[in-house]
Amino acid sequence: MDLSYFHDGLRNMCPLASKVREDASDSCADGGITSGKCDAPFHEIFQRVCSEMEPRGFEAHSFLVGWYNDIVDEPFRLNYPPNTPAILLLSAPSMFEKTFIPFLLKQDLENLQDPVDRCMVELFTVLRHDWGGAENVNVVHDFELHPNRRPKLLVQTAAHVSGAAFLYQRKNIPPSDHSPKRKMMGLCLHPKYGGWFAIRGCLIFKNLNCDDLPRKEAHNVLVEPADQLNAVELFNYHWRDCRFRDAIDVQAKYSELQQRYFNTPSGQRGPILREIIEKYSNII
Ligand code: B12
Repeated sequence: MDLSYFHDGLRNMCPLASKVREDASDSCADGGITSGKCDAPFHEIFQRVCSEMEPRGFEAHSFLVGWYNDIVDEPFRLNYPPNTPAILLLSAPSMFEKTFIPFLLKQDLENLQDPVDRCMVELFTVLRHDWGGAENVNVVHDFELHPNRRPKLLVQTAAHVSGAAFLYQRKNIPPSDHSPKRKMMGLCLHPKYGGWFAIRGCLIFKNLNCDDLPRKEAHNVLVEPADQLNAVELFNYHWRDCRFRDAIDVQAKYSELQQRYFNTPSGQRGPILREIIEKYSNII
């Protein structure tokens, strides 16, 4: 796998990664880190991940596994101690131009299935490698399912508990007369991007331990229950027209090219992929 595109920019994180490795091997010898305070490396790792990923069109948000496990039903719980820290990554609208297109330019289109997912896998692989590899960091992507088809991570709940984006769920919106009875999927809205973003997955630092990770509340961008219900209904019944994404005034949205890409069924994206490569191969 050619990781050079991502790795060039991320390589300077390595000194800290070796610090994490030292701490992790200490903890193995001791039978696990049990200090009550947050391990210093996690704060530093988080700051580094934020500053490395922001120019690539991502946001990083930290959370503890316990915050997530406290609210999901038992089958969805993550199998780590509650004070295990994790970093959730979401892609902002600019990810497409800043990370995906440069990735695409290095690929052999003939053999490329699910290009955006592949791009995320490579990026997360580099991040994991730079922070001590699979011994220290577990990666969970939004699209990963257990053999019984259950998602490995409910990324919307993770976004909510990390403070990245508020999750509006039918069950938490006060009932109104016109509420439909049908079950609806919840919708996360981001304070800057509304619905113009995607939650890509998380890195779980399984050998670190944090009791005092600062907790950031998700920003409730739609205060009125009627507005919340309207946004959730738009997401469930009219998601193709993208109105749910504009449930609030947004600072940025997907480019015309990105919208065209995602609105094209995945099996028919060949021509648009070739168009992107033609357009950008002389620019980047
Ligand atoms: C399965 C899935 C689908 C299925 C939906 C099947 C169904 N109707 O349920 C299909 C393939 C149809 C689908 C389609 C789409 N999806 Co979809 N999908 C998912 C996926 C993989 C899992 C969702 C899921 O099964 N959840 C399981 C249920 C049980 O979870 P839940 O209802 O949230 O319940 C939990 C919470 O309530 C929590 N909880 C309990 N109490 C409390 C209290 C609080 C305060 C909180 C916060 C939580 C909480 O515990 C519960 C579990 O125990 C997620 C990615 C992921 N890994 O999470 C994306 C995701 C939900 N999809 C997303 C999108 C955008 C779409 C599409 C628009 C994509 C597209 N362009 O094609 C379409 C259209 C959606 C629609 N309206 O129909 C986005 C939503 C982004 C957002 N802003 O919220 C996600 C998050 C993907 C992503 N990476 O960003 N999707």
